[in-house]
Amino acid sequence: MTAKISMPGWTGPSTEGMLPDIRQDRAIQTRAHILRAAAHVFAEKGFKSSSVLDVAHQVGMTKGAIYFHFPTKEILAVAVVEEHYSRWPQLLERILEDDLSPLETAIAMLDGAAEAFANDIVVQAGARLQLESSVIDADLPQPYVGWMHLLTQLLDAALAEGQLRDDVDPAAVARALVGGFFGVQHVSAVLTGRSDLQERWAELRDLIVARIQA
Ligand code: LUB
Repeated sequence: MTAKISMPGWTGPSTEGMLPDIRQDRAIQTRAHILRAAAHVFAEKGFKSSSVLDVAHQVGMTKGAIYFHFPTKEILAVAVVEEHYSRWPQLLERILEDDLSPLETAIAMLDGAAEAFANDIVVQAGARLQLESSVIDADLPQPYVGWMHLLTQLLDAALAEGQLRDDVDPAAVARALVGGFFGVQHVSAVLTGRSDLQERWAELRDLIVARIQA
């Protein structure tokens, strides 16, 4: 987005329309910095024990600056969870560039999710906030269903292409993958801070793939 910025006394060639809309870009960057700081605070302390002041200290801004972008702590939590879920369409877009088979795409998506849960503080914070949704007075995005829908589509395509055994029910496998992945990442988070998540996920993944692959 660019904006017409007058340069009083400017005598060189006109830069009108060439300079970025500095104000809008700065607001977008500030919002992103606040979201990331909030993710660190929520992931570490949880929703109830966190305060907007914690976030302000984390990001080095005033509480007023935080409230300008996020009027309440609840709105901030919703934004972090929404940012968590925004990761998956971005991941799918990257994976689809590799022209994989439907089954390979499903596996690559969950492998990518395992990497994100292990290393991305926004994904980790979103997962914790979902667990705490009963104490957050706001409508968080519905968990799990997006993954079930995506995996069912991919496994339907895999079955149609002969990649899966004939007795496989794609929707049932999608539900098992989502429940299994959720459990594996939760157990890993509790026992090792997700340091062994990618190995634990690979164990479950290989068991399921061995059962369904043609
Ligand atoms: C995923 C979690 C943790 C589902 O989709 C979600 O909401 C999820 C957090 O709520 O696992 C399995 C990929």
